[in-house]
Amino acid sequence: MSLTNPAPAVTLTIAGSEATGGAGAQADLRTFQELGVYGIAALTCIVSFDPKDSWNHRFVPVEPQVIADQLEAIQTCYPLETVKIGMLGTPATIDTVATALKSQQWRNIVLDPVLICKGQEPGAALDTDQALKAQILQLATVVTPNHFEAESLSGMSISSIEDLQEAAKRIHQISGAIVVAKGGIRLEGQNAVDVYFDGTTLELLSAPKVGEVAVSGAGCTLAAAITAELAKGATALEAARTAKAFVTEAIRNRVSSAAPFDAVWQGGASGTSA
Ligand code: PXL
Repeated sequence: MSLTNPAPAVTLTIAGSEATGGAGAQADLRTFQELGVYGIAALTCIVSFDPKDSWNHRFVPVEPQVIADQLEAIQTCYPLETVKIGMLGTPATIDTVATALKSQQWRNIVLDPVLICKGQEPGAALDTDQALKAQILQLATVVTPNHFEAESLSGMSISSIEDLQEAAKRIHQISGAIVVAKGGIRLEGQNAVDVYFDGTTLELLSAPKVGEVAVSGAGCTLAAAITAELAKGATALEAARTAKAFVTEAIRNRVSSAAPFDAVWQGGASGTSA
């Protein structure tokens, strides 16, 4: 067989399944495919919305041994350089993932610090947040908190773009990671503004808001797009700019859902109709 194209960059997501496919591993894999990297996934949990109970999240963690098995298979098959981390969900999962991350060198570890999921018991969620901050945050090379997560990680409240910039600086200081802090639709104004900060360069990533209602999968897709671009060799700033444009098109071309949130469509940027 003759090879006609260069081999794609193998890119891993360690994430949960969200059964309707709007968020989580499914959104990550669609993003990877659109951006031309070879996507693989290790599943950490299965989330199924409950239409009979206000669409609350039913959350089932994957056994730690099964997560370890997936990562063993993946890490043995491929020389990986780039990984995205999405929802982990329990302290035991965080232990397992931290061990696998530390077992090799990485060029890029992109952390989407998914802190809480509706349907989880609040006490458990607090433990999970603490474990994520203690065991995963310091391994990340890029971290992509949303408004709520940025408040939690920085310890400050965020109600303006100036606040978001300050929070991004604080999160960089505690993590050493490049920060893409997402204001999205949460801050007032006509534009959805996110802040990129790498310790030196601070840039606002801005695009006109597409409505005022959140769309499922936007955060996963932004972080996955950053991950894919880094895997292909882009700088972090280029990756963040490309990802912002990609997710904006994915939001514009959303797929309508009976759940409270529509879902982003990653084919939006390439003009593939939904
Ligand atoms: O959007 C955060 C998120 C990430 N991963 C999974 C989810 C969700 C939100 O529903 O279910 C698996």
